[in-house]
Amino acid sequence: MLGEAGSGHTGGSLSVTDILTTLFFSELKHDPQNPSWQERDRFILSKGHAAPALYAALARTGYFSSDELLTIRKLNSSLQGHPDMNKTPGVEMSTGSLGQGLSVACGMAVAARDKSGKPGYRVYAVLGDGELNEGQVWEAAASASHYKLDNLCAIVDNNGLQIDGRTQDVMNMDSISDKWKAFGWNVIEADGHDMQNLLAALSSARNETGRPTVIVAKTVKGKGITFMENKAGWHGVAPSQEQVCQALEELKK
Ligand SMILES: Cc1ncc(C[n+]2csc(CCOP(=O)(O)OP(=O)(O)O)c2C)c(N)n1
Repeated sequence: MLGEAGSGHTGGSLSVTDILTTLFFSELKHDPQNPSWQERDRFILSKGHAAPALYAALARTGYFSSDELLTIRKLNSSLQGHPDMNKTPGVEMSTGSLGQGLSVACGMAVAARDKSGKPGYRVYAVLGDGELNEGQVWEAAASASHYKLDNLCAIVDNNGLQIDGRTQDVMNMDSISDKWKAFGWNVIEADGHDMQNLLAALSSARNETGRPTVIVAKTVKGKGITFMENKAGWHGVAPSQEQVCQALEELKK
């Protein structure tokens, strides 16, 4: 996709792919044939630059044809460089400006409650660890526990890198888990590339009552492609045609 477009965010799309695959194929209550089904679970990709991974999940689950994936970032395509809720079926919220997704997720989680206070659907939001630098994330975190949003699950794609280097060097947020705990959240640590582990974490989040859950998922930026793994330089760079061939060969193994 990005090789064809000649631009876009490769590293953070690959780190979040296993998380999105687990969500879209096994966790979310959704109907790709009816994207606006009232009772569907809501999903927000707060780290919107990882749009290619979201588009792949949406296409593979049937929201639109996989042929469209190669139109990403082209003029008039429904697949913009960052998710656009007005253009792409299955995209619940336009994102790309970091820090805002969890606030919207909180609003959706409140709206999911019927008059008895019982939630009608669940809300999931995926954030980057670099994104946690944004203050608005923590306003939303405080609000979610205040309103006891147990139908809300945040997942942090904890790949340790962001645009300019290691998250610890750019703005150290350690310990990420302790910070969420301090904000009143149920915290689960998981391996973001182990689907069984992710499924267990998501199931435990579903059973939690009275507080929201965050899954701090350890991931590798550029996962699956040897020459991209753990390299901050691959944050916002598209592979050349030669690199695409090499990457596809590696993914087949
Ligand atoms: C408000 C805002 N500031 C800056 C940016 C530019 N930006 C895009 S991605 C990124 C780094 C994000 O790091 P992280 O959340 O760790 O993403 P990942 O490593 O998972 O791709 C930045 C600073 C942005 N999109 N929005």
